[in-house]
Amino acid sequence: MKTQVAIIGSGPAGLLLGQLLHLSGIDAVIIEQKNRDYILQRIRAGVLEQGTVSILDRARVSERLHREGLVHTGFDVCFAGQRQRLDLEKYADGKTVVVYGQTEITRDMMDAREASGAITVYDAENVAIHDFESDHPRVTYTKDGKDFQLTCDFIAGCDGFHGVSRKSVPTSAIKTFEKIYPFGWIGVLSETKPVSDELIYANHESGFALCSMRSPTRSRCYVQCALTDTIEDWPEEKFWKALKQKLDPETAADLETGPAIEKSIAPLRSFVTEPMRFGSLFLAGDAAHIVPPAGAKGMNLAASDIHYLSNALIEHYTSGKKDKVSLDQYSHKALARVWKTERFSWWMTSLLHTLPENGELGTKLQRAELEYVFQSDAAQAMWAENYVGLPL
Ligand code: FAS
Ligand code: PHB
Repeated sequence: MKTQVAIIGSGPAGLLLGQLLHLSGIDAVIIEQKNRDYILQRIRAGVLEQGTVSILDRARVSERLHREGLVHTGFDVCFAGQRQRLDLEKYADGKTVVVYGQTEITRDMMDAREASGAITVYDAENVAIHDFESDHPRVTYTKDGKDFQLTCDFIAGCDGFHGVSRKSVPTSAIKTFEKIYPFGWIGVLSETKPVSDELIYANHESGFALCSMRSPTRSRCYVQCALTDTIEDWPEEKFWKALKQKLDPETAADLETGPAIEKSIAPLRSFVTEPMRFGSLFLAGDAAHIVPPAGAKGMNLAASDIHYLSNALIEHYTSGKKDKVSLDQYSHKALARVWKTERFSWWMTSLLHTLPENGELGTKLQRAELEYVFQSDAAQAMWAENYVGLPL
């Protein structure tokens, strides 16, 4: 089989790239190791930056998002028994965020891709990439026991942190940067009314918590947990009790609890790959970087990578000159935004989580910073402009 762009991975990055290329008449085949149902049962991100919404608009996959997404003009922070609101609209020049689950965006993009007739190979095994240092890269895979080869002009590695793309690059050609945080998040999805119309982040000496949502009747909440914990260590009763402990008394009293319809533990890490391009291979999304989820940036960063990569590929194929200038600039452009977003995600994680190694002094410094933030327009503007998303 032959295509112009071989995309590895059918998550948000791969699907968005496939859709943007399709709209420009560029052929792309997605090779995915799982199947549609497996991908759609994964519960992940929930908050979209305004820039991500504009990219989804450009990809013509945002109709349901505008109908069902929840526009948020701010969020609350609980600390020291109080609850303060950060007004995004005021401090980020009128910008807002939209709460609309990654699962739903993935569903919308899968539906659009099926309607377009573009090819996605699901349940692909033994996916391997070859000759990406040449102008004739290729992908091999097994499907239903038969071996296949896909020849292409370019390969987009959109296969996430554990994918094959980044791992196929010789260690001499790649540099990685990593911080693994000494805690994780236990997340619970429940058919319970969200305790607030907007998100509530909580800093408490017993740990971090977050009250988010997926709809006016479906909550998505998180509590900081030990890296060694398993979901068996967290029956719902223990989860809701730990969450209430971290909220101000009034909010805790209002919290509606209920059974989990999904429960999962996510480790937290900061991770960056440099560069993000190797000959005909381009890495995008979690394949190239991971952010701790406190800043709600993971999927948004995948979208901005695809914004840059799709523009460069479209320019290459439509410029007539087979121009490669933009392709040559992809890694530099994407990494400039990746590093700023990594910094913000690290900052929010460090500010809101309990870090045992920092002791009581660390807790006091966190509290002092939170009190300073809510007394400072400049500090709130910094938080707001990063949270709504830096310019693309
Ligand atoms: P993805 O990992 O979503 O997609 C990669 C795709 O490639 C997958 O479908 C995978 O099956 C496929 N693949 C992997 N290896 C392959 C191979 N060898 N061959 C073929 N296909 C292969 N972000 C937030 O903003 N907020 C959150 O709360 C949040 N929570 C998260 C919780 C968890 C457990 C995880 C893992 C991530 C979370 N994230 C969160 C980040 C997440 O949303 C990612 O940023 C987002 O999924 C990135 O999208 P992709 O880059 O497309 O990678
Ligand atoms: C979510 O709704 O899953 C979510 C929201 C904000 C975050 C992280 C996760 O910072």
